[in-house]
Amino acid sequence: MTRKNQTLGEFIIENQASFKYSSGELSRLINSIRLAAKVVNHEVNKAGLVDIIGAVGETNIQGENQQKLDVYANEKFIQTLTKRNIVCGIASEEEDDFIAINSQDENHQNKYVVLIDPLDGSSNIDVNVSVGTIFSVYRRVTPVGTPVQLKDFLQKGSEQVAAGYVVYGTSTMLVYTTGAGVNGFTLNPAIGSFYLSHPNMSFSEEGSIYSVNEGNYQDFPLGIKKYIKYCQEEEGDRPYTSRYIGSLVSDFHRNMIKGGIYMYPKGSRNPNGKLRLLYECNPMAFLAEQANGKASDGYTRTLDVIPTALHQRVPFICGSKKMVEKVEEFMQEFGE
Ligand code: AHM
Ligand code: MG
Repeated sequence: MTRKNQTLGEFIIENQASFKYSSGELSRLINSIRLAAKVVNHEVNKAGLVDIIGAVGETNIQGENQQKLDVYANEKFIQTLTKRNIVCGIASEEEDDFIAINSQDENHQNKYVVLIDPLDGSSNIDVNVSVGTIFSVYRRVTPVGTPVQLKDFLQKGSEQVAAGYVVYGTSTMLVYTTGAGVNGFTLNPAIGSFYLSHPNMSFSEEGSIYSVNEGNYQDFPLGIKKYIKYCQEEEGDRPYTSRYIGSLVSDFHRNMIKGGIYMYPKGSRNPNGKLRLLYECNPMAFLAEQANGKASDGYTRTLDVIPTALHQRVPFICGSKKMVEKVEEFMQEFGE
């Protein structure tokens, strides 16, 4: 049951029974993410006030500069999920390897693993542009009570039991799915509670916004170039317009509300695309499908891709169904 103005806490309790494997464990997990999101939100909002911005000089496994808030968000999410004894394993975009929790304790019965991008789009922080947290939840495939293994994390996206994001924007929202539609909750910062503000979120079948870094145009596969030209040159009442923030969560969020498509194709600079299958593409693909949208690499459904490495990248095309299908037609016809 969804009722506008419900708090996220009430929503989680009321909807727990409708989750088919409900034991309260997933509810506790979502609650922990809600808590960590509030802590990170507090810090993100202070970013302009305190000297927290700037690279700490470390690079993450992808060779990119980490910024202080990335490190902070990573720590907060990992601490919250670890110390509260909620999950059996975590993989983070900011960590080289996965983290096994209480792996020596055979009484440890937790069955979920979380994959997280603690602060996506962090190159936007120091210019006051929205950033986000993306998370993805799977049931482990190895026996409960034993240490988690890589295969618990390398599951197809279609096996996700929950996924969502937090967007730290003009207002802060937590948007998530447990496989029964997508609901969005807005934080009231005065009270510190998330309220259901966007029940049953959905992409329109057709959209009008295309979001892509056109600075990489020369690099794109021919099918993508042709699609962009199609959006630009469509005769008559041309519906398309371009919007690109360069912050996946914000671009996705806007497109889901207004109707549109997000694309990060491959190119010679990014031979497999830039985005990570496990931390970015799969959770967004699960949300998209739950919201009547679609996600693929231009040929294959994102949720069907079999992962081979924790930090694997894939091309990502995601949004309103008819727009994604159009890109797939162009890829079929013109290919690379
Ligand atoms: P990040 O995980 O290092 O923050 O990179 C992911 C971000 C996405 O949020 C965004 O859509 C994309 O990178 C933008 O990339 P580009 O600057 O190449 O357009
Ligand atoms: Mg990221």
